[in-house]
Amino acid sequence: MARIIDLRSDTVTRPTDEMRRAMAEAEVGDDVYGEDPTVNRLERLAAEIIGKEAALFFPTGTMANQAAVMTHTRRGDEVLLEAESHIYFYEVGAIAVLSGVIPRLIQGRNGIITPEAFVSVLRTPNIHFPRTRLLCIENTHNRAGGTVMSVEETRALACQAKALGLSIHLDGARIFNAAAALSVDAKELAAPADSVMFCLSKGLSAPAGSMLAGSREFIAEARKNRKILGGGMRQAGVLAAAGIVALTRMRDRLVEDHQTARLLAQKLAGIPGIQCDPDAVKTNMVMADTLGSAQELVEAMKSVGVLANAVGPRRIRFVTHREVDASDVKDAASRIFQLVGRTG
Ligand code: TLP
Repeated sequence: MARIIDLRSDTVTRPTDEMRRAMAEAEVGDDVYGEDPTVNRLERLAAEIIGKEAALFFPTGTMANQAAVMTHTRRGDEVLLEAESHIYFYEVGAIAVLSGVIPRLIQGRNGIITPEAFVSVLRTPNIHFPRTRLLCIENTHNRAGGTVMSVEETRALACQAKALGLSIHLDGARIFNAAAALSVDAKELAAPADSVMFCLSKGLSAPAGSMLAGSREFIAEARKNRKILGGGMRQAGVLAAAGIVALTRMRDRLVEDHQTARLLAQKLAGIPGIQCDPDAVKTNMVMADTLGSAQELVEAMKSVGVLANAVGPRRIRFVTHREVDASDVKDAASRIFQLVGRTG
């Protein structure tokens, strides 16, 4: 069979040769004692790049998001989230299981909570209500199709939330994609938030790892919570070494993934029975709507070596990354074109 073109996620990217070398040579120690020099170096670097006082290395973005929620809240608190946010939609209900908080959903526009929508969920003091404590935002927004929240939009929403005494957590799994798309420093997008999570293991291609950043005090508390969650790793420097390469060498190339995504969208738009708007592509994700079952088309695509995920009954998500280039996405689209032609 022809080469498999894997567009399921940027998480499928494998470490680069430079990462593998750095991993093999990493100086390590026991990180639970704070003695892994490579983890310490990664944490300092991550804090500096994202513009926060401190940062903490986690095995996954999910654990880092959960530790953030746990650190910001206490049991019974209410957390405001965009209705399709990853923390709500894709983290197995963990905020309820682990932090005992109650989610309140706000319908966003392209994943972005507007000032009007935010105002519509506000509560007046009342004995019956939970304490609203935290607002979670997501940039880029996964289920909205890699959409981007601008610095101004982030500031405006954060300002509203701050006025009510809420903390703000930014799920910035792909914050460097957002920064690249907007041509801004990621620090500016992170500044309005009290805490920010970002992943090393997505477009940046590290094999594993995510960072949580915030004030020194917040990160000290999050370190305790990471231990509660079983995330205290030992010689984690072997992973952190790849993370350092990810942060120093891989951010600049993310724009290439955005170009490839747009090209893919243009090609998909020309396929009968598929609806896809190239102008909606802001970063490395492409959402395509199908006339029939998305899952069935995904299964059929697999048979011609094109992998993608159905993310709704009639919606397929394609994600571009370092291991697919322009010719791969053209090839993927033409295989889908032939497939659709055959199956009618
Ligand atoms: N997202 C994955 C799946 O979980 C859906 C993907 O393939 O896109 N926040 C956001 C916005 C994410 O997209 C993800 C991963 C995470 C958090 C969680 O990161 P990990 O997978 O490291 O736990």
